[in-house]
Amino acid sequence: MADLEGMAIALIKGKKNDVESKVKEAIEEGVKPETILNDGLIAGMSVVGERFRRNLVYVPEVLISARAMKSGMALLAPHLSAGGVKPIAKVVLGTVKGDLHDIGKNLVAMMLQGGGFEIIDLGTDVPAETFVSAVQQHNATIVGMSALLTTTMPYMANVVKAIRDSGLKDVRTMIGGAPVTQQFANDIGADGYAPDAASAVEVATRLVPAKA
Ligand code: B1M
Repeated sequence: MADLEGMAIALIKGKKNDVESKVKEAIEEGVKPETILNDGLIAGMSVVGERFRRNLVYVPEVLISARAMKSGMALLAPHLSAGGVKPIAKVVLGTVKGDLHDIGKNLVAMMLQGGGFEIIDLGTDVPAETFVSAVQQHNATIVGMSALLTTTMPYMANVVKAIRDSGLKDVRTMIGGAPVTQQFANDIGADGYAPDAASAVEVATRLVPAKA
């Protein structure tokens, strides 16, 4: 019988092979893809995110769980799209121009993916015009930016401005990274700020406009 609780536990422990076999088993048994996603993978990743926020686990453990989640998601993805499960929203994500730090950004990507978002990851050293064209190309709802340097965080203001100047009125911006603060987000007119990967999911969820 499909073991979704075991899948979540395997993910929390970062046991990639166990997650993969449990996802395969559940798919073969005909468990709904969204049930596997919500009650297995996302349930496990939520625990990891919460433990990370409370400093009960650290970056290496999160990355190992994130890798397990990614493998499980890779097996599930074709079934999710075949079953018509829509992502909550598309997020264009990148580390801003001049900045090569991507460990935090990758964690945010994994947590958002685990939270039901589709991620268009632009990588690092991303100029404002690349954010803008990616939003237009993918019809994204949220632009997420990361910066780890005090010298690169001001560039986030350029991206916010470029998004506004392009007439993308319904697009929301959110920012994060070690030197970034809520005050800074307010100053540059970003719509959201998250101090860590777990709260990034909460912030992104809040930024998605409610459906009429
Ligand atoms: Co760099 N580096 N680094 N570095 N590096 C820092 C950031 C630094 C604080 C180290 C120090 O001096 N103590 C310092 C910045 C000082 C400053 O600006 N005030 C620094 C420096 C100076 C530099 C170089 C300039 C060094 C040099 O070459 N002289 C250089 C710059 C290169 C460049 O970017 N152009 C550089 C290079 C590097 C490496 C390449 C060696 C490597 C990066 C490897 C990589 O990312 N692939 C590196 C690393 C690893 C670090 C430290 C040690 C660790 C950063 C990290 O990954 N943290 C860092 C010192 C430190 O922080 N202790 C340092 C773990 C990660 C999980 O946290 O990224 O904060 P973080 O992400 C968190 C949150 O911030 C948040 O969620 C994440 C998970 O909770 N978050 C978001 C992040 N993005 C978000 C986006 C969101 C929401 C939340 O919404 C979209």
